Amino acid sequence: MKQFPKDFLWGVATASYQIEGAAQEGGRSPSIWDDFARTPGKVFEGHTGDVACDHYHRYPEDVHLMKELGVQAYRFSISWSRLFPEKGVFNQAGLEFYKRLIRELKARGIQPAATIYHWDLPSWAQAEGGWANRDTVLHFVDYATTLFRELGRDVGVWITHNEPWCAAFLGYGEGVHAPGHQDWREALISSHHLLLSHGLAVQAYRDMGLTGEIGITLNFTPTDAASDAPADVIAASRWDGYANRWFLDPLFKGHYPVDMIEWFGEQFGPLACIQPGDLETIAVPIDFLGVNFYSRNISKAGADNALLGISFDEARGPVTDMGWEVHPESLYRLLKRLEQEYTGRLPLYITENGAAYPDQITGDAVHDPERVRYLHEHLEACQQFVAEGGNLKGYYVWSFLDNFEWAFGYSKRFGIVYVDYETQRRIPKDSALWFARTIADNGVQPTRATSDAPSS
Ligand code: PNW
Repeated sequence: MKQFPKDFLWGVATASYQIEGAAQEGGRSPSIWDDFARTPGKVFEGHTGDVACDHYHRYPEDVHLMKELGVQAYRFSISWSRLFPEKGVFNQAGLEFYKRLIRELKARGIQPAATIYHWDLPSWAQAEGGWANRDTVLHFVDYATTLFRELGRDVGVWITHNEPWCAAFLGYGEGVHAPGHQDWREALISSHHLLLSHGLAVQAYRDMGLTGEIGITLNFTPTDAASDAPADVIAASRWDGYANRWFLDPLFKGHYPVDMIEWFGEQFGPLACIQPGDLETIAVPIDFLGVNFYSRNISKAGADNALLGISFDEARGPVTDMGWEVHPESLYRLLKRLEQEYTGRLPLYITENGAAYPDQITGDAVHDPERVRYLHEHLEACQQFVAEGGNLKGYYVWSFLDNFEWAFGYSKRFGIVYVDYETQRRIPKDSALWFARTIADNGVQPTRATSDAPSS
């Protein structure tokens, strides 16, 4: 058994648009994901989050199930348009849902960790340009300040943003996420505004004298060069600059990476959105870094990716249902690199890690041996990092429930709990039972132990 420290925190994660449903209840107004999902051709088979896992109504049952699994912390996100359905208009009913959820969690001894923004920008804010408009930064800070004031005594862990890389580059550049724009200039401006809003929200939190922890969650896609050839190594460095350093450097070093400023500058001109003082704000000290890790990629010379002027190689090992290579060693190396180059002794949390696989249902059981194996191998990577003195304080599985997987709709299942979308029945998969054992043991179980796991 590979043990974790006594105070290691075991959690599960979700996000509002992916699980809540009740899209038109409690005074909620549309977000960019409602609009995007309704745009033909954007989401698999026209799926929407209208009902999703109906968590808005079933949260007591869901929290109960977390408790049964022994989960110690729950990372969820808050729907901005539930709280502010119109610009400047606060909706008490929206807040009440999160108060009920938090009360339920606390009653069962589960620690809430709230993400303020997990991509569901209110449509009213997008109508004014969304993250490409600097005004959105101020709206976000108002929204965050309201949350701190109303929930700050009950929620001890705050995550300003989930994966600003996805929000900016997939949403405004590639256009595969809401709002579906394909304008790289806009995407770069959005990335800056997302970071700026993070810094201002952290400052607002400090100014209020609250004593919880506040940080940000980034997604990391480490890359390896396809070969030692200099052109492949350069390609890998450019990917790294785009996917990882573009966010890490301003947060921890107070400046954007010089190579990327040059690269983007040649294509789009200087980034006039960066105003004096912005970078100091972005680099304001935080209490932890949230790390989302799924996979690596392999970069090589080429031009398949026009923005970066690079190409990618095929995976060199098994892939998940997303086509993402299973490569736990990259997680270990990522944690080491973060510690050495950016975070030092700052606490790290894995705020997402997990895998999509098509599940095998037999009667009342859902067997997902590949997911068990994936989680097992990644937890071993975490354990190795911790055993060598790394300051990793906890791990949240993505995801608690099968849910709306963005552009893939309900066709990809990431949950450790199966959701039957016809009946809304929840069935813990083998991976959930395995995770419960892991929490109870506070250590990694060998994969083969799943067969002796308790049967629900
Ligand atoms: C994350 N990529 O999204 C999100 O935080 C979750 O909401 C999501 O369900 C989960 O990972 C699984 O996809 C990502 O293209 C989406 O590299 C795309 C990428 C990374 C993360």
